[in-house]
Amino acid sequence: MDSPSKRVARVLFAAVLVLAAGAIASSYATAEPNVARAHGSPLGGDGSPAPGATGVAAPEGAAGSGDAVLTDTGGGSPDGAASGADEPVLVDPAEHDPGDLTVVGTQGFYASDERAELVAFDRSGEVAYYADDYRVYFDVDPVEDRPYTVEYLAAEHRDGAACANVSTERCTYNVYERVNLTTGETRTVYGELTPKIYSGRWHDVDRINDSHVAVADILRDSVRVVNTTTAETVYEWNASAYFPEDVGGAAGDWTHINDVEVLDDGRFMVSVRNMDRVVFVDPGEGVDANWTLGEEDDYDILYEQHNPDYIPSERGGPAITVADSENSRVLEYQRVDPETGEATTAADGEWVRSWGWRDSRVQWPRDADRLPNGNTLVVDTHGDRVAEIAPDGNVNWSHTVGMPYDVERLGTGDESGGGDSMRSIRDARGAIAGGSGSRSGVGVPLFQPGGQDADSDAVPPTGRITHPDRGPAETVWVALKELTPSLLVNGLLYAAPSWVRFTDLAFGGLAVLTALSWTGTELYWSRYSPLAALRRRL
Ligand SMILES: [Ca+2]
Ligand SMILES: [Ca+2]
Ligand SMILES: [Ca+2]
Ligand SMILES: [Ca+2]
Repeated sequence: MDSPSKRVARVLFAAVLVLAAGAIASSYATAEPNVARAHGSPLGGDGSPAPGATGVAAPEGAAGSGDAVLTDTGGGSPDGAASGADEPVLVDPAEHDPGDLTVVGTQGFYASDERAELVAFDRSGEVAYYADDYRVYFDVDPVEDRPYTVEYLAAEHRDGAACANVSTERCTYNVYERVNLTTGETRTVYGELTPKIYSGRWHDVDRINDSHVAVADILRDSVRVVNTTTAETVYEWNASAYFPEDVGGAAGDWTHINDVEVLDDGRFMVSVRNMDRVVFVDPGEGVDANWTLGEEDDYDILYEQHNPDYIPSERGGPAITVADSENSRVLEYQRVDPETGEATTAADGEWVRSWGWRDSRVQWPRDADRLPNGNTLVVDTHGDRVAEIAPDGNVNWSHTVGMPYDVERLGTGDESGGGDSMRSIRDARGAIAGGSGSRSGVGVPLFQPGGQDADSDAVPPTGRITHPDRGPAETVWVALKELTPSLLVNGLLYAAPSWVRFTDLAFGGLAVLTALSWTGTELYWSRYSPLAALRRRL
C-alpha cells in the first residue's frame, strides 16, 4: 500500500536520524575528560589514577560536598580541610620553569557532577598542582615577584545557620586565597559571606597593594576597594550612579559586573557584562563616557564580554584585549585619533577593532591574555580548552579543560600585564599581504584565512578576525553559530553534561526537527488526519 515515494521519504528521515544519533554518540565516546581525570591522580607518579584522589571522577565529588568539607567560617587556613587523599602534587621548581606553567580556574559541571578545579599544568599537559576544595573557581592571578605563587577567587554555597549573618536561607562564601604552588601552603587573603547563591559569586579581584584589593562585586552591582586586613570598604562605585534602571539584566543580576582592573593612572576599568560595555571610572568623577567601549544594543562591538585587559601606551596601547563571549570570538580594540589613526589617550579618541580570532570550536570564550611573546592565551569555556593563539590565528598550543574561567601563564605578569598591543606587534613584524585594512575595522573582509602568507610571524591587517584553516566545514559551523541564538545555546551548554558541545546541540536539534517533520508527514498521509478527512470529503 506504500507508494515508492513514501518509502524513499521514510528512508531519508530514518537516515538523518541515524546520522544525527551517530554523530552525538561518537562525540560522547571520544569526549576528552577534564584535566585531572585525563592525567591521572596527582598522587600517582606513574600516571595511574588513585580512586578518589582527584575528586573529579569520584561519586562523592557531588556539587555541594565542598560545603561539608570546608566548615571554617573564614579566617582559618583551608589547608586543614583537605583530606590526605586530596593533597596536591607540589611543583618542583627544578622541573618546571614558571613560564612553562599554565594555571586555570574552572567552574565544574552540575549535570555530570564534575568538580571545579584549580590546576597548574606544563606544556605537555602534565599536572603540576591540583585543588578542588571549592564549588567554583573564577579569577586566578600570578603574584608579583613570587614566580610560583598565585592568588585565586573561589566560592562555595552554604545554607541554614551558616548564613545567619546575611539573613538568607542560602548564601555564598566568596574567598580570595593565596597558594604557593611549590609547597601547597595556602592562606586566606579575604573572605566574605554574601546573600544568595548563583548571583552572589564574585568573578574577579584585582590586587592594588599589600593590603588593598579591588573587588568586582557582582551582587552589589559595584566595584569596591577593600582593605583586606581590616575588612573595611574604603571606596565603592555603584553602577546605579551611571546606568539607568531600564538597561541591562533583570533585578537580581542587573549588571553582572564580572571584571575590574585598577590602571596605573588610578582609574578603574570595569566590565559591565549585561550592558555590553567596558567603562572607565575615575574615582570621585565617575564614568568617563568618552572612554567607554561598547554601545547599547550594538552587539557588533561587544556582546556580554568577559575579562577585558588594558594595554597601556608604553606597550603600544591604549588597547583592550577582551573575550567577546556571546559572539564566540576574541577581540582587541585600539584607541586612536579618528583623524590621524595614531594611538591616543585624548578624550576625542575612539576605539577601533585592531585584531580578532575565532575558529569553529570556540564557544563562549571568557578570557584573553596577551603574552610577552605576542601570542594570546584564551579560555574557550564551552569549547572546553585553553589555547595559545598566534597573531596570524594559528593555534600554537591548546589543552582540554572542562568549563574553564580564567587562565594565566606564570612568569608573564597578571593577565595581559606583559604583552604588547597587536598594533605594536604588527609594527615590529609587518603585516600579512592583503593591504593594511581600514582603520575602523569596517569595510574589510571579516575573516582573514590562516596560512595566506608563508611568513607566519606576520600579523593580519588591522580589524580582521583571523580564522585558521578556514575550510568548508569550518565555514558551515561558524555560519550556523551566527544563525543560532547564542544566549540560548550557551545556556543549554552551561546546564549540559561536560561532553556536550555546540555540534551535539546542532545534531540534537536536527534530530528533533527530523522527528517532528516525519511525524507530521505520517499524519498528513494518514487516513485519520484532518487533512485526509478533508481530502475524502472533497
Ligand atoms: Ca586573572
Ligand atoms: Ca584579577
Ligand atoms: Ca585577561
Ligand atoms: Ca587571565
